[in-house]
Amino acid sequence: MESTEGRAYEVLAESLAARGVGVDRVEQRLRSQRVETPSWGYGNSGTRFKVFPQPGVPRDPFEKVADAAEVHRLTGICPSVAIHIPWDRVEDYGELKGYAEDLGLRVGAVNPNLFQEENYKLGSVCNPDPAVRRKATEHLLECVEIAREVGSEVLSLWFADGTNYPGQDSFVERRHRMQECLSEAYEAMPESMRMLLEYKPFEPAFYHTDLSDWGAALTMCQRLGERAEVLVDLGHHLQGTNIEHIVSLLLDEGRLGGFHFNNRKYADDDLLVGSVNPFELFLIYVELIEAEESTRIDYMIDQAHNVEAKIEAMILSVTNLQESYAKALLVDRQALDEARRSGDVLGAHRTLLDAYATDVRPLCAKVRQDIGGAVDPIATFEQSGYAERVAEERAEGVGAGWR
Ligand code: PSV
Ligand code: MN
Repeated sequence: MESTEGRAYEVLAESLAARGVGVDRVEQRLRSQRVETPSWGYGNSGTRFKVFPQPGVPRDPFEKVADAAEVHRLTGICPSVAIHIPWDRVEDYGELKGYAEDLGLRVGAVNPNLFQEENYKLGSVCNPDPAVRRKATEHLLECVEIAREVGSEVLSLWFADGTNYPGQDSFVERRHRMQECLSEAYEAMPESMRMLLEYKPFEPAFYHTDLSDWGAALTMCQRLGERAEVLVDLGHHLQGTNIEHIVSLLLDEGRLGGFHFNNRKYADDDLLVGSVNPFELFLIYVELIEAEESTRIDYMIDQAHNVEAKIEAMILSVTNLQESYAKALLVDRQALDEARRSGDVLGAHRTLLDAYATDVRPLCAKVRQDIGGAVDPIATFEQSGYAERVAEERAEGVGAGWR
């Protein structure tokens, strides 16, 4: 590290040691942090009003993988990329896997897309028409097979299924239809594969969604089997919902399987992680810190970049995640425990604030450097010439569309 950054790290490490923090242990946990980035985060996206295309946007899944590899090269903690089918459909998945591996990556969660075809107007796995449910199930089975071919152990499911008006369909019948389709996909998964169910309270359906909240997702997982777990997307809650509490409940039930990190101000805004409510992110990690040692949780980013530079935005989300995680690791658990037991309400709260107020940036920069990433990943990316090079090679990419 440059001497200024090196000095900042020394000062921080000393003050943490004086607070009784095991700095080595914190650094070790930070080195093993993992975050998956989504292929679709590198493509053009927008709102229903306009998609603003960016120069150099990837034209195919291979180029998305290349961009994801760049994020991993600079941060050191993003060795996998999630794919969305059919957006990332290729002729030869072995080739995609090999290409990713050559760049030091692997393919992570496989996300079936059951929301962009005419047949799905009234739903996919909950559709009243058995032929549409069959089609949806076949797509799930196809994705189990793709996951096998790319060496992924995660089938990550989100359904746009729901109704728009009271009376439109039977809640219970829809639930049973979903269970039947998902059971078939679940049975087709190899032992090593897990199924993640992502809930969302509204949009695109505006009266009810079939997996509207953590309870709906959890009970469906319980019906399916042990390898079905809940995925929490931070943008998929009604305003004011206490997400860290949901996290603790799912952990206690042993059914928290994954995250889609992003941030929002109003609805499912898909903004950069930690951009609007970094304190919430910290509190979520506070719940996760102990549990994650004994559970497998897949941490993924699910965000869209409508006006900001995509690779830089992804890097910023990753460094925000590193910093939140680092702060959560600094919580003095013993002091917290004692304050809780003795009814010291403000003492407990201030223990969290002490950790949250620590400037952990020098620590994260040091860890990134230790694992081969960059001290300042965004500056390094900007100096690398990658953006200019791909802008020239790829021109305007594929144009509008979530592909
Ligand atoms: C739905 O809003 C969602 O969060 C799901 O994870 C999708 O797969 C993803 O966005 C991409 O549209
Ligand atoms: Mn999501």
